[in-house]
Amino acid sequence: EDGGDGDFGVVLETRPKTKRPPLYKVMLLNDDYTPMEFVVHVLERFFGLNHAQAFEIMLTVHKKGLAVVGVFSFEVAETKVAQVMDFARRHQHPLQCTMEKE
Ligand code: TYC
Repeated sequence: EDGGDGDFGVVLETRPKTKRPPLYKVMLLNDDYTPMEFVVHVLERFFGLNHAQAFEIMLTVHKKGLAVVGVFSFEVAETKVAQVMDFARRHQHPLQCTMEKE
């Protein structure tokens, strides 16, 4: 590092560090058994969507197999997944909700 020229190889910051925390996509997965109305209710209740938005996302999941329902910090995403999974389990529906780093 020190070539005798007084350069100790200190790397100077050229750019300010503005590292944002990673975001996580929360996704709903399709299945053959969970009633459509139940999925719409889940989207309204846990993701604050209005009825039209909830119905639209439910239909996307039904047709495409999955859809992103929201993007959150790790903690919030984890909580949403747990709430949906618990609610579905309590109602004995096989609905699956997962999260993935963006
Ligand atoms: N495919 C389900 C049905 O036909 C509806 C459904 C939609 C299930 C979205 C899960 O995440 C889901 N009753």
